[in-house]
Amino acid sequence: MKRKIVVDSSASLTRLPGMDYAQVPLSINAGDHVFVDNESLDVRQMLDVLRSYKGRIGTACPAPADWSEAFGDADEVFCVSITSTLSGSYNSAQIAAAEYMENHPSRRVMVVDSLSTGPEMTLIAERIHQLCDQECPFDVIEREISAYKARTHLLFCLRSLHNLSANGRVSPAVAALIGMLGIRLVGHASEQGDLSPTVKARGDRKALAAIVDYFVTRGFDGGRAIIDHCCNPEMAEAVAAAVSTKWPNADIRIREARGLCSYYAEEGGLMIGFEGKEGK
Ligand code: X90
Repeated sequence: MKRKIVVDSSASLTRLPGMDYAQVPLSINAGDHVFVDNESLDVRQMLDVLRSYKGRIGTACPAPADWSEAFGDADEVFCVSITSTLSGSYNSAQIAAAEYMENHPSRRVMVVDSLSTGPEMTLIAERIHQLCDQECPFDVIEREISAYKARTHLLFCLRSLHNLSANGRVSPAVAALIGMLGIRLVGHASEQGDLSPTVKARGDRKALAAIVDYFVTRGFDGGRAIIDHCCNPEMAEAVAAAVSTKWPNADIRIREARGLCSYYAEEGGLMIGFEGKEGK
């Protein structure tokens, strides 16, 4: 029996070794420039082009056909999408899944709405991988993942909400929270899958303290954490150091955000996924 994990590119997960795996790209569009968020995208070069681009910049989610194509001929497919409140990716995946199962009645597709994005989606995909390695049946994986995603969290620390507000993904009132240089907005993905601002911090040191506080309130206990950054390895290292000082057993990884997340988190932005307790 063939099993496959398919996620959209907002997970910033280009490869998943040891598993039949594919990512379905979103794209970032600026006039004639179309940046397809796949493994070969040069994120730095994209950011350079976008920085000097004067026109409207938009993003696009995958179409159902992009998801179906990624399913290949797997008997069981496990999809993880970016939160359905901010993107049509989940909807496309669901349409693809329904069609795939109608065309192949013996096959099954599970579509997980992560209610989140980036590193939290990666944690979910990696958990599915583990359960597949343990040869868990499809229904068990479905149950386990719905419990797991209730205890994983996403935290962000942003220097600008310009691109999120220009694309209608946050309200102007939220965007106005960061108007000044040196202000970082620390917040989290809410239970509904929305961006929820928590603290307006003045400077990195205060933002770092707010991040560690959030690990505590969400019940982090030295589990797995993934820190994605957009051109900000220093801050990512500082978070990793603070977390590992407080929880020496924590399993922490630092990654560079891929295209979609880099565009929305913007330069200096951090996105952190971690395992904690249930409740957002
Ligand atoms: O369908 C599309 O065009 C994609 C739209 C995606 C919009 C949101 C991406 C946000 C990425 C920002 C920080 C984390 C926010 C988490 C909220 C759930 C990065």
